[in-house]
Amino acid sequence: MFKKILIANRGEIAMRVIRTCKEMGIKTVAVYSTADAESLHVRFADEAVCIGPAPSSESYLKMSNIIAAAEITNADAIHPGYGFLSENAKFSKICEEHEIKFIGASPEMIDRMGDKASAKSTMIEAGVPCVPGSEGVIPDFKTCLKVAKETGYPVMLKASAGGGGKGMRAVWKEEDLQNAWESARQESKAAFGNDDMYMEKLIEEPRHIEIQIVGDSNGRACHLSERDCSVQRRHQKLTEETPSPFMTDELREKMGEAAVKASEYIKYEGAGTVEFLVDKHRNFYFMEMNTRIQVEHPITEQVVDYDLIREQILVAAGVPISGKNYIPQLHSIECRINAEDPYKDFRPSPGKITNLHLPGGHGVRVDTHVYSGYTIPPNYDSMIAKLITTAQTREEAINKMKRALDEFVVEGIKTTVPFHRQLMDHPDYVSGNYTTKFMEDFEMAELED
Ligand code: MV4
Repeated sequence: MFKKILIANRGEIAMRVIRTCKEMGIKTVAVYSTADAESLHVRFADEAVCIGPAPSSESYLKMSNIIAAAEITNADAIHPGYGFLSENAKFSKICEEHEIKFIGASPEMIDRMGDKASAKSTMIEAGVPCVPGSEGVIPDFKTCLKVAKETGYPVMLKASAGGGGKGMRAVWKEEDLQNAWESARQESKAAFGNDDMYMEKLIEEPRHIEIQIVGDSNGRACHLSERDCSVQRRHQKLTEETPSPFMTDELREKMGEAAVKASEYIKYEGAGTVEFLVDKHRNFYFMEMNTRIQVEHPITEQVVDYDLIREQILVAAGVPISGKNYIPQLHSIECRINAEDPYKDFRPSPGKITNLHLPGGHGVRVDTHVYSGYTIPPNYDSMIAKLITTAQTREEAINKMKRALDEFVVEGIKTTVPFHRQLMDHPDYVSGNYTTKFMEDFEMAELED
C-alpha cells in the first residue's frame, strides 16, 4: 500500500481525498497556490507545499512543480481529484516516468477516451449502443451533407475534441448545415486547437444518466448504478440524484451491463463514469466516458455504502475488486452550492464569507473546504460546498434537502442556495419529470422581503 499520497488539487475534493487517506493510515501532502495559503486542505494534510501563484496555469496545472513537490516529500502516489490534471495524458505519463503512481487512468486510456470520435468507435467495437451517425471523423463538407441526408434531420454536429458543449451544433434542415459546419469547426479550433467533427442523429430532450464503474488490474469491472445529471445549465451540473426518477430495474440492468462491457473491453482500471443519453422511449446511447472521480460521486457512495476514493486507492495499489454490482438501497440528492448569484444569471460572487452555518443532522452530508472568515479567490471554480441528503425515498430526500437548505447560512457572498430551494418546490422536479432542457425554461421567482 502507498505510504504517502500527494493531492494535486484544492477545495473540497482535496479535503475529500485527505479524509480517506487518514482513515487508511496513508500520509498526505497538500499542494497549494499562494491564493490558497489559508485553505483547509493545507491545514488538514500532513505536509503542504506551495507550488506557485494564483493562476492555475502556474500552480495546479504546473506539472513540473507538482512532480517536484512529490519528489521532495517522497510521495509514492498522486491523486489528481477532478478537473486540473485529472484527465491529462501527459501528466499521467510523467508520473509513470517518475515512478509515482497516478491514481487515475493510464495515458493511453485518457487519449482514447478524451477524443470523442475515437471513444465512440471503441464503444461501437465493444457492442455498446451509440447514436447513429457518421463513422468517425467527417473529412469535408460534401461528406457532411451526405451523412446528414443518410442520418436524417435533425442532426447534431460534434467536435471530436469537444467538452462543455463547445463545437456542438444541432441542425434541423439542410440549408442550415453549412453555417453550422463552419462555425462549429471554428469554435472547436479556437477552443481545442483541433477541428475534427463527427455527426449524430439529434436526440431531442434527452436525459443525462451516467453509470459509475470501477475496474481493476485483472480487467474486471463492476457498476455502482446510475446518477441522473439532467439538471444542467450551460453544461454545468447543478444537482444530481440517484436513483434516477426515470430508471426502471430493467433499464438499470441493461445500462449497467453496457457500462461494464465498455469498461472491460478497454480494460479500464480505477473509478470511471460512462455517460449516456436516454431518450423518452428509454433507449440509451453512449455519450462519453470520464476517466476520473467526479464531483457528484458522493450520492453513489451514500446509496451503495461504498467509499469510492478508498476503492480508487486500493485498485491503484493492485487490489482486485469484489466483482459484484451495486443497486441503490436509498435515495440521495446532491445540490452544488456555488458562489454565484442565481438572481443575476448565476454571475460569480467571490469574496469573504463573513458568517457561515452548515446544516447537519441525520442523512445530511456536506463536503466543503470553506469556513467562516474564508475568502473565496476569484481564480478557480465557484463551487464552495456540496450538500447531499440521503433517505429511504425520493420524497424524504427532497424534504430533507429543503430543511437543510433552510438551515444553510452563508453571509458576505451570494450563493445558489435560493436556486436549489426553489428547485426543490418545482412541480417538474418534484414529479421527476425533467430532462436536459429543464433549465432553459427555469426562472427564479422574485425575492420576497
Ligand atoms: C447530444 C444531444 C442530443 N443528441 N447528442 C452535450 C454535451 C456533450 N457531451 C453531449 N451533449 C449532447 N449530445 C445527440 N446526438 C444533446 C446533448 C446535450 C446535453 C447532454 C447532456 C446533458 C446536457 C445537455 C445539454 C444540451 C445538449
